[in-house]
Amino acid sequence: MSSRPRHHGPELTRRELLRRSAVLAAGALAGPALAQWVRGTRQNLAAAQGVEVRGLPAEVTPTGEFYIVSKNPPGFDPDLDASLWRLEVAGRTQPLRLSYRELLALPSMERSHTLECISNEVGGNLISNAKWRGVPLRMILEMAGADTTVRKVAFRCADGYTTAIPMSDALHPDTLLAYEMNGERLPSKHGFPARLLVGGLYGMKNPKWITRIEPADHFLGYWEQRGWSQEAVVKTMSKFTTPNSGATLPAGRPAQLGGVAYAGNRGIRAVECSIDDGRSWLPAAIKSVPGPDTWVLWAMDWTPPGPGSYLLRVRAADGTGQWQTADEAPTLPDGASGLHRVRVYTRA
Ligand SMILES: Nc1nc2c(c(=O)[nH]1)N[C@H]1C(S)=C(S)[C@@H](COP(=O)(O)O)O[C@H]1N2
Ligand SMILES: [Mo]
Repeated sequence: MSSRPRHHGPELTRRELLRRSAVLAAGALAGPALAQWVRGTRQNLAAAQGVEVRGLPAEVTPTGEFYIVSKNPPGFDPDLDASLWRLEVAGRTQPLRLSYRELLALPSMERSHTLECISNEVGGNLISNAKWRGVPLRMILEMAGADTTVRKVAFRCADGYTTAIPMSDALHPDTLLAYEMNGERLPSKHGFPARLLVGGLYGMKNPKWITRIEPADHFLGYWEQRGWSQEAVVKTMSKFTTPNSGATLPAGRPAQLGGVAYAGNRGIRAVECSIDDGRSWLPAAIKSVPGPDTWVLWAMDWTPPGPGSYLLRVRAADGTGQWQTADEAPTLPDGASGLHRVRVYTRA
């Protein structure tokens, strides 16, 4: 084993993830209804007109295909009993203790929210999107009379996992203590009874199986102690889900390029592809999304001009207009960067 801090669980978990993504790739990848595509241009006319784009993932990832990452060895994730579980929230005078029933009785909201693991490689599959229902964390902190003048809010979980987020993120109205995923009870693997969803921060800042919440000025969580980023702000990413690397396309006939792009809570403003090693860029169509915390699907029509081999690149601009960097960085400590590339071949 290397001395480098490892972010994921052991190999078995990775193999399971690979299996899952293989299932995803082999399954029917017909795109969803494309009524809301924006930015029609000559390059993406078919997509903009609502022509089905094959090879795009479902905008809302089916729960069984949502990526799973935990620090725990296989078989050691918590499997909690809701009737015994209590959520403790540190207050100024005494802690608030909420049962599962009490949590479910509070006013709730449903939001679409993408999660990406900080150890997701460029082009990797550790990113998924779901609809979550839960209680704004802010409401729970207020109910507890928590001290919101300190810098952070820390979370302790049933598996010993810990992490902390800035107080400003904790008080953001979209930050949820979620107990439902895609309209169903939060699955055990995704943090039952309750997990956090915070906009703009990598998966490691979205603790599962939460048992205690406490304001803190200084706090170093489980991965933060092991060399990973303390801020863990999502870097702008984009990737192809079609074509696959190594695919052969017929020359002179329109092909469809497509995939996803995500920039945490900054949202995505534009996506472009290059077929000439980054010398020029063509705009892709992007599908409008319910909110900035959601990935976008993008698509583009491209007719390979002649037989040969092409290295396709994709890049995205976030909601501030900033293009993602082509500079390559490894996942440790701040998350990977660089542009996703796929090599395709054309035949006459
Ligand atoms: N309690 C607990 N929460 C956790 C983790 C963990 O190991 N234990 N892993 C984190 C990491 S690194 C990621 S990427 C996300 C993954 O969430 P998911 O499995 O629901 O996709 O959970 C986060 N929350
Ligand atoms: Mo992660």
